[in-house]
Amino acid sequence: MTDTPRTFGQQLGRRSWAEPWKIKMVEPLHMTDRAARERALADAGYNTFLLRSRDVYIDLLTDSGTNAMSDRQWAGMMVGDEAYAGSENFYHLEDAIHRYYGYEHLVPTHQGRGAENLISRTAITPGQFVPGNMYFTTTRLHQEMAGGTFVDMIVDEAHDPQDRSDFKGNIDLAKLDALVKREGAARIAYISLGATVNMAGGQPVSMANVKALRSWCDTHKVRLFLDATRAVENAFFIQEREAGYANKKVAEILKEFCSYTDGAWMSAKKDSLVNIGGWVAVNEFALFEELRNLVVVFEGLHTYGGLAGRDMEAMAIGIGESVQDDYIRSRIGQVRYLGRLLEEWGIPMMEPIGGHAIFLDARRFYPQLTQDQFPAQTLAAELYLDSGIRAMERGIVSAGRDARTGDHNRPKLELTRLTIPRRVYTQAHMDVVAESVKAIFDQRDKVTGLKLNYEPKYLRFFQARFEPI
Ligand code: PLI
Repeated sequence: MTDTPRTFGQQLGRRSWAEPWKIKMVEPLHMTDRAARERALADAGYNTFLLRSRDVYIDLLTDSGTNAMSDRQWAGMMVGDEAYAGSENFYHLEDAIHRYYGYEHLVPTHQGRGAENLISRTAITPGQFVPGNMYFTTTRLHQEMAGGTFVDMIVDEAHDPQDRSDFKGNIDLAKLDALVKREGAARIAYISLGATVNMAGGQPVSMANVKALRSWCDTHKVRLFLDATRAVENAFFIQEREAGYANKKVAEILKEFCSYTDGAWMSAKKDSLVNIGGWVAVNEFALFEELRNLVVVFEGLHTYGGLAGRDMEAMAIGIGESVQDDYIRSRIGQVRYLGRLLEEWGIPMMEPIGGHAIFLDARRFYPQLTQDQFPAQTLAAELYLDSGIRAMERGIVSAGRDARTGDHNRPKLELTRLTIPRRVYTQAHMDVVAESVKAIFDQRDKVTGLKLNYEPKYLRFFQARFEPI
């Protein structure tokens, strides 16, 4: 390995990716012994989603809503205007989204899937296709529930964990052309563009790709909507990798990226450094009117969308913090620090290292297991047993079943995600995580996999139960 964490820092013109903040308040962690973890995991049906957090040591289940807020955000919580209608904090949020993302009209929602519900119901006519760059669990489900069919148009490299291309989140325009030729542009509801692409390992979309999509959409009169959940992280990769962007600020890059799209939905629980919140924002007034009307059915009045005033204030402040170059550099720097330790030990993972997580490649980790023995779920279980570290399956369980045939969807990627919450853990915690992954890698031959013994109808990965084979 030539590129150590230190040289990465030096490439950025400084000694390290060190965080641009210090710690003011701490929360104790829970240490457990192996016998207690064995009991807890059996009680949880070998599904890390069903563990109690008190039984977890380092929690890398998700980066969603697990962020640490700043002192400024906590101060913002104290000026929550809890009026039912017209809360002042709504207008602060509207200003922040207009300023940093550029969209005209905002509808707040309680979290990302609330926004997905609204955009899917307003922008999909039953029977239409929704092409996108790899599915996301809740996104695809809302598109299907609105009568749409998601079709994956991501570049082929995205499905290969060992391909080191810079922008593995891009949409393949030739695949879009083929879809239009086969079905006609009128059967396309909109393009569903995620940046970065969660299920592909947090891989980014290039500015060139979103520009090309804009002109493709103009030609075919199709809308382009962005899943902006991790678009700030995406902007960092453009700054680092794409010609012409090295000297632009992440905030500028984010706004340019969004300018090529017609609107976005957002889970603010990720990039925006809050514990709850989301939104949908669009430029077209007629569509906004529909969204603004529908939000009162599912979320709450259009000036709070299921959120407290204080949550909107924390989000407005968090958006401003999330686009600071120093912050985002340290955020991705920490993810890479962990990834590079694992790379040095030859641990198989999704390459290149993405934005929000390290995705271990469970197929290469446990070559003795078939996909039906749930290698990524097994890996998450083994990691928890070893050290109390909680990870998440992102493979066959997350992919669910084909809505028509009822068979398992079988994704090429069978990954276990070590997701890094923002501003929460230290470099020493990353060392502990790496050591535990190494320990289970050294024991990998003994592992025999899991079988499914309970499966709920929707988003099965959250509540499914397993037992060891
Ligand atoms: O969890 P929500 O409802 O706030 O957001 C749904 C959602 C939408 N898009 C993307 C790209 C996501 O990653 C996402 C939620 N992700 C979760 C919970 C995660 O653990 O990755």
